[in-house]
Amino acid sequence: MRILFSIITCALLACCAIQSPQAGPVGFRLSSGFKPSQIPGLQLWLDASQITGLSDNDPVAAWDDLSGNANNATQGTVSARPLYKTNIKNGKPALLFDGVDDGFALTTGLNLSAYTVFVVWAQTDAVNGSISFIKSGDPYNYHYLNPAYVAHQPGASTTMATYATATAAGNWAMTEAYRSGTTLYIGKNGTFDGGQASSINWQTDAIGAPYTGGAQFNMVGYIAENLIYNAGLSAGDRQLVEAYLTAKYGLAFTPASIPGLKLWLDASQIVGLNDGDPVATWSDLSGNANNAVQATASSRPTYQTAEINGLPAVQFDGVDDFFDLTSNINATNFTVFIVGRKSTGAALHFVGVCAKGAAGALAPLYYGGDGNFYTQTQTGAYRVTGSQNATLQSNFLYAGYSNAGSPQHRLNRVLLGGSNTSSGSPTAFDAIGARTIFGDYAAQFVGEVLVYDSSLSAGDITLLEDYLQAKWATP
Ligand SMILES: [Ca+2]
Ligand SMILES: [Ca+2]
Repeated sequence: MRILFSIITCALLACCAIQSPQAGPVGFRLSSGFKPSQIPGLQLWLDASQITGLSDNDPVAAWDDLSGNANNATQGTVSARPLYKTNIKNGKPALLFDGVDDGFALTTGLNLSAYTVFVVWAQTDAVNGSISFIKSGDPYNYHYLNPAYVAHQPGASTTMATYATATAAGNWAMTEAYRSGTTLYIGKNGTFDGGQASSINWQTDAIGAPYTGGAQFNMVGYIAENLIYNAGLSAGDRQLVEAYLTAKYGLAFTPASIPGLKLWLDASQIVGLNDGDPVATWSDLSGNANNAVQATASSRPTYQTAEINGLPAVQFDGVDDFFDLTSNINATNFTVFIVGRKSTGAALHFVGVCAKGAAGALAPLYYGGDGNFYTQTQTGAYRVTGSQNATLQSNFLYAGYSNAGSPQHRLNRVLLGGSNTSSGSPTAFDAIGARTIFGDYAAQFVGEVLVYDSSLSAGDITLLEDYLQAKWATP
């Protein structure tokens, strides 16, 4: 018995010691002292934080491979050497590629039929393509990562495979790719797309710069770390590497990590107000300064502390409260997220982001007096999905997206069913919380609002639902 107890005690102690969690984003827990080389198959490991002997702005002649394969990245031409930059991300250095001619050749080219790739990087160019890995000397065989998409072009532009896992310029991200069987998966910050058939090897013999004469594809921005394995890693192994990179570089996800953010209202970021204070301005965090404002004192929603998961929310009184947006959001294509709750005992309506005074261009979120849940469009059609009244009276997470003119709704992460009678899309949003032309003033709480100017990919919607659900503890 004593022996058994000791064994169990040792096992528990060992378990605790191994797991020893470090601080990190939701979903990432890192064993203490983990190194990427602990996972078999590491072919290339470039880590700017392990470069020694250089000072800020020094050109980098060699970026040594830490994988054990001595597959160093080198550049003999001084003007084509990326610059070593100190204190760039989370206190760590990174290499800055100028987008003109900077890049490295690998000592030994890689040609991997199975692979997993991780890159921690930030682009500084929002328009032109930037490349992390390419096969030099061949303009049509490369791996292409830019603000709009990640692609693998295996031989001609017509066969380029693209993946909507974009990262806005200037934002840091961990981009990932792996092939399992004949399916290539592209991901970002731990979330992957649905995969796409690919029989193409991961070929690379250069970092940051393409074939001769292909300067338009040059990397414009920073690379901090790059790992390539010769196998499609298991989910568990990927998570270990993701946790290592996320903690090392402080890669916290925010809604601004996804391009096209037009409006971001977050009640938990309102400052200077006390419980019950009227809100004259709800500041937009998207960078567009599209603040939600109300000039009429009696129509101002109020700031309420500890309303949703202990965080503040903005309360609309159901009588005359609403916000105007400083600028209309013209959004034939859109994705909208709202965290909110109907007030207890309130009448039927919840009104999210809407066109307050236009009969023909209405909200992506509206709980109708007919007991249905719909998006009304400029054509007057709508998508009926059945009653959600009970769900809306508890804290909820809504996502709606234009979906090429056939709007879709998700409530608490579930795609709503029902008969779809909709077509077309709203044309513009100019208010939050009321359709004044119909006298629809909703009695409700709103915690957070996000609006994007495209119909986001399933992967990006998952990232944002993860973020909002973790923050507001919605179902
Ligand atoms: Ca240069
Ligand atoms: Ca009022």
